[in-house]
Amino acid sequence: MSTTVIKGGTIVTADLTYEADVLIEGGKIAAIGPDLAGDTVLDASDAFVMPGGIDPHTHLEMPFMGTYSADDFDSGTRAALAGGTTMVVDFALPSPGQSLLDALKAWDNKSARAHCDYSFHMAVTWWGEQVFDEMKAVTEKGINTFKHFMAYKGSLMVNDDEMYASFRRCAELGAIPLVHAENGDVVAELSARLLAEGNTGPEAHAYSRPAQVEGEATNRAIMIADMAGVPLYVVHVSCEDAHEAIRRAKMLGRRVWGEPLIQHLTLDESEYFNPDWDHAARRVMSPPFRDKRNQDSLWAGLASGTLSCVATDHCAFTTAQKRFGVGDFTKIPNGTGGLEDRLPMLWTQGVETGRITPNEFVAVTSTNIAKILNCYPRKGAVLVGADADLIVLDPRKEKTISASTQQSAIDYNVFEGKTVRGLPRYVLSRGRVMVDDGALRPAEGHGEFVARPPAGPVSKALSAWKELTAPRPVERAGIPASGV
Ligand code: DUC
Ligand code: ZN
Ligand code: ZN
Ligand code: ZN
Repeated sequence: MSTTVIKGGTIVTADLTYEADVLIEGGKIAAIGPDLAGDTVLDASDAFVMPGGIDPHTHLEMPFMGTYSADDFDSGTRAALAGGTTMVVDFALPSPGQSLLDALKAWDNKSARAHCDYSFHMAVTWWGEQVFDEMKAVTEKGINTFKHFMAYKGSLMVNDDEMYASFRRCAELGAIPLVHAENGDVVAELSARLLAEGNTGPEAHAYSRPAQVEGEATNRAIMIADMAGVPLYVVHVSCEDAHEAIRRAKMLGRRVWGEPLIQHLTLDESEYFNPDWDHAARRVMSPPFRDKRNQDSLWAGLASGTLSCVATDHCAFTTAQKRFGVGDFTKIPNGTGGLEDRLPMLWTQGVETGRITPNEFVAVTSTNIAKILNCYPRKGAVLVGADADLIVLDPRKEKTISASTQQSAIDYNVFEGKTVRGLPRYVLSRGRVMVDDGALRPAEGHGEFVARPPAGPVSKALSAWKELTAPRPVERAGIPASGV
């Protein structure tokens, strides 16, 4: 079997920095050490060798707000690889009333085009006995995470009773609930009032979703998860009100994780006040971009470890799609792209500024995600036996982000004009070179599904009182009872 060696680089993992070569055979890391030899040699001198990025939050070819997100598993995973991301976790989204297994089949079909490895979360968009039953079948297919929308009233939103029931089911299955935490009732009220008062432009989108709706919903989801006896993963944490709730829960010993997006870390609310309607509408997403105080809170959370992962929520729409909302901001499809830009933007604005260390960069873009989602150390690790999903990141290589050179199918980029460093010299997906000396070498269909079995039952106490009273968790083969 032919071998590849990554030579002369500095390996950076979530906890170590050291010089060594990496030998790859059969898609896996076969050896790490000095002076290794292989059939193909990739030069990593003056560069960092890291586990490939994992994006835990994407929406590829998703039916949403009367249209489909514009990047599919072809353009979306090309964008991922071009930016150093070697695995995406996309949301299978049943329409209300639809079978979860049917939705999963649909996502399985779409993902056949993937250029990199992928996994799925399952969304719980309605509740009933069928959903309860199918959740078990979904976990048996290697999906251990269930997403709940607390916003999008009238379409995707679930109410508290439904969410509590679903969280209980997750607890039973050893699965982890995810929440989009915004108070959907208040958002609906504010949106209707803004429209009635004649505020139809994209800036009204931001006014309709203030930080309080996110803080309230995050607190509520954390309390409901605690009552259900289950951990909780909060997607797209954009503000201090939500971060504060997560921080407090962690201090109380609850297993709660928060995921800020690269967009919220680096772009602020002033984007919505740009006089160019297209400029503002292209940046409409939920939650909306915030002010500097909230951005500082997110950066502090990454440094202190109270926030765990950086994602994109990649959900890209063309300008033509955004224009569905001319005259009514509630009809602007919500979502922005970022798959190709997450790593270089975080490197440039996080590591180069000293806000986070290179090791923290690896933790929040890869290793923490693999651990929480239960695919570590197959993914997220530079260890013998792990998948050879690796990047050789060149800290000096520089570019200016431009829609004219991106892989994404849309006609703009929310980071347009930003200069970034920390670009990939090489990207490997299970040993195959996908980015070769900076040039993308796509391979449609190369991507494989990554199964992520339940890690529990994580019935381990989430609060001190329960710690004393909860039944002892059952040990499963090879998995310590403490789970993740
Ligand atoms: N927010 C977005 O902006 N787009 C997709 C779904 C979501 O929650
Ligand atoms: Zn293609
Ligand atoms: Zn969301
Ligand atoms: Zn999302």
